[in-house]
Amino acid sequence: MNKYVLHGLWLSTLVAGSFSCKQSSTDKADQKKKKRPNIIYIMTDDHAYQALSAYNDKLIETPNLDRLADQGMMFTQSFVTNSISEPSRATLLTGKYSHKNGVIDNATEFDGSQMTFPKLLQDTGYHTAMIGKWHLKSEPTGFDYWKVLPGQGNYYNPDFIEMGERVRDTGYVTNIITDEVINWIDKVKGKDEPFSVLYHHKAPHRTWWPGPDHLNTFDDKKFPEPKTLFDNYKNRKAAEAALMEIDSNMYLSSDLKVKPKYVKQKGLYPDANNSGRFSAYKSRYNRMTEEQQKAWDKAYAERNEEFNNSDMKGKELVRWKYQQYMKDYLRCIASVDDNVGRLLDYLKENGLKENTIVVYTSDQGFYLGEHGWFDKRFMYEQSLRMPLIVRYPGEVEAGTVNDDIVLNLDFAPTILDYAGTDIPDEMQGRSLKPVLEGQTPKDWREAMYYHYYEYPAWHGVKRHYGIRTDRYKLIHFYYDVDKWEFYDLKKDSLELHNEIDNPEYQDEIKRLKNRMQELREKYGDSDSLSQKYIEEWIESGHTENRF
Ligand code: SGN
Ligand code: CA
Repeated sequence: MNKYVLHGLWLSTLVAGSFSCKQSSTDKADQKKKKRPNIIYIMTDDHAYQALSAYNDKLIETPNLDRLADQGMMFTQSFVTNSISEPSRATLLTGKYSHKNGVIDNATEFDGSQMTFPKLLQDTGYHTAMIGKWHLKSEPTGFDYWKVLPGQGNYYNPDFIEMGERVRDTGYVTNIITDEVINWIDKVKGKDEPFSVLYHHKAPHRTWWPGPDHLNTFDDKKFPEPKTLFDNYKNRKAAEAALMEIDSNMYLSSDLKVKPKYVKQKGLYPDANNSGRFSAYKSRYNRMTEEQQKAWDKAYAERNEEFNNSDMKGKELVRWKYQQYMKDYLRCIASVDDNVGRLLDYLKENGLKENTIVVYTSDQGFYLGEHGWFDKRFMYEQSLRMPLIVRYPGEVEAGTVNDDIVLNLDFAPTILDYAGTDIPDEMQGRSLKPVLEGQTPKDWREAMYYHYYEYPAWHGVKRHYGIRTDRYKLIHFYYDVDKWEFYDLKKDSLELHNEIDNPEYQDEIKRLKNRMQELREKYGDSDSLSQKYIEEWIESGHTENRF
């Protein structure tokens, strides 16, 4: 009996008492014959699908990510169930909605004693690792090796927690995380059992600090403005109340790297009202080595002088801020693309390309000026949708595009399915394996359920839940409002026209409300749970919005 079979038996005995399992869609006998695949799950922090050229090449070319798409399957309707970091990460690990895994917002600590897919992989002999942004507060469990950023981490010379020990590495975070992933794979690649690594970038998270290789990339580029850069939020009260506008909530100093001295002189809002932002910028800058600082200063010097000599206001200033925001955000993506390329080359050179599944996605979507915004959280398209590309040579047809509704809830069951491990019943997602094989089951979901909780908090996005089908979206904002929104995405892809009161749509709205109620029941969500979370949030002192 080989080690894998032994592990499998041991696992099924172990799990029998604690949770029951769905039959994985893979034929077990075939699995034993075939070597189990290695799994590399790459997740960036806030990578918008608008900034990946396989999806859209108006902003940036990402040749290495495009290479993955050319060799694998790219999803056009991949959605997050709660568009914010910690909840997304907890859902990845558990295959469950936030209200089931306990992490409903960025303030909650993940209970690492619960069932996760890395633990189940580890139990069947996989070598497992977690490298990069973790963000779940408790120590990672289910990994043979882990090296994670504390909290959000830093771009330059970041601290890490490596197996419980705090260390500081010199260099740029995207390069370091990739080095660590390659080093770890190099150690385990020759062993009998396959490996699985979560390769989680910090980039391109706010405050968008470019790496040394891309400080001047896009210097001369002018980016097209989104059509909704100057949205007036008509009939959308929650959108109007949000604090994530490039205009009034993006800082010239800490976000856009204008010298604090220049910003102070001009007394511009919001910087003028928040000196904490100047010190935040300073403390990031002070982490850099002298050499890094020199390169940094040089890269922004000319632009900063121009800004200082200008007298921009109103829309002109918004337009300028948007351009600077895009430059820095996309410079961060350029480093991610380079580094993913480095990893793909490594796999190829080491004979690992064929038997390794590579997944590329983000923890949620992001606004690149749409609705005048940065950040995420809303159930509107740009933050709901994530890039998702999966490559598995010989198993997933190269260069394919899939339009099925898939969720971050599905990642854990998919990975277990490919590993030939039973999928616990308590997981609420569904394996994407048949979808990846080009055979979407007839009863595949036609609608997805969403629920966002973190309010009052950063960016003032009100609590809401909703449902999205191929064509329609219905959202209910609650707590200090009671507002419904309805969009016909076919006619209104920009989501500018809330049609909730339009008589023509009342039948469809009713149908969606019923369907949503069914989904809430299926997943075990309810108004009383929402109420409980509100009480806990307010009791723990979260009563103010910030940006
Ligand atoms: C930080 C950011 C916010 C962001 C949250 C959550 N501010 O607090 O803009 O919404 O993280 O992001 S910053 O100026 O300190 O960067 S998440 O991706 O981790 O959920
Ligand atoms: Ca994020």
